[in-house]
Amino acid sequence: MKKTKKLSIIAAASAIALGVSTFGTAANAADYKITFIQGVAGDAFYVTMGCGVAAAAAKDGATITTQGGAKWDATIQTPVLNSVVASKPDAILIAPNDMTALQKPIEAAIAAGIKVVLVDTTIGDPSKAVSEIASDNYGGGKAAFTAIKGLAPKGGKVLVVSTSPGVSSVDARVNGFADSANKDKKYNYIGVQYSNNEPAVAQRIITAALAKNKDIVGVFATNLFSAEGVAAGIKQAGMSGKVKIVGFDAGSDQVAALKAGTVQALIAQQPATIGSTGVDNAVAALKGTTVSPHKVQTGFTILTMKNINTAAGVAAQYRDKC
Ligand code: T6T
Repeated sequence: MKKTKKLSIIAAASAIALGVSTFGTAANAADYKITFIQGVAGDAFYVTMGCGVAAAAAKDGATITTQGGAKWDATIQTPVLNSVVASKPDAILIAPNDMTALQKPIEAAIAAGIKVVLVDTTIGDPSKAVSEIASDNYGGGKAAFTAIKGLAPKGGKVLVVSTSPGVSSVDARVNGFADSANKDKKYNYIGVQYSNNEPAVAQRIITAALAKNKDIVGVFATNLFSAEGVAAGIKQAGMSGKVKIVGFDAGSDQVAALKAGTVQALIAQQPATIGSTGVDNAVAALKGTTVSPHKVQTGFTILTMKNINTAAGVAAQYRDKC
């Protein structure tokens, strides 16, 4: 499967709904075929991760094909993975949509001789994968509670809006937040509700929650789409700035909400680093190296109005294209 050929960087097609795009390299003699399976298409987090993937591929000597389902849904991602396995790439980078449902399909890919690197999310037993690269999601959830404490120091009711249970990244964020909130007697953690990664559902959740609990002081939205919907709901309720919002991720919509004063803090991950490390580790494994450490944790930047326009603040924001 390893071939020697020269390719310049090309984008053959955009990675929308099950779409495919290809990046290549002229820099390196080896040309490994790697497929990057996003958690979902059209998410600036994975677009930014793809920028890191493309940069590392150019350096390491790999051609990248990108795939992503139209929705965050294991029943959509599984057939995408199966068809990628049938195309026999040398390696796959994948953000599994569910810790349990993707276990066997990923094991089947590994059994077929494909090196698998888990990026962003993971599975119940990741031991056969080359490596796992993700943010410190539990720590990020704790940091979100610390941010809410700073914004609403008198305490009160706090709520979490997440995507779906069974997703390693957001589950860890919920747990980090809940563990911190439950230890602090000034705050009443009223639980987590799930938006299925749909901003419209997140908006309905926050609207109903505010109708029931007029005294909510803070909301932690665990990802880009939850934060988008929560911000829209709080704005519509005329509660911007009164109910504090801390969101994970830093897509353009979220940054706009921060600048408008609807959202008070964003926890920006380092998706490009996750992607570039993923390719580096895949290529190392293809060259016969045992990747160590198996688990790589990347950091984050907390964005507020204080740093959003600084060089570091701008660099931490996600991209809509590379
Ligand atoms: O927050 C990221 C990612 O880390 C998570 O696993 C799913 O949602 C995002 O892609 C943002 O939409």
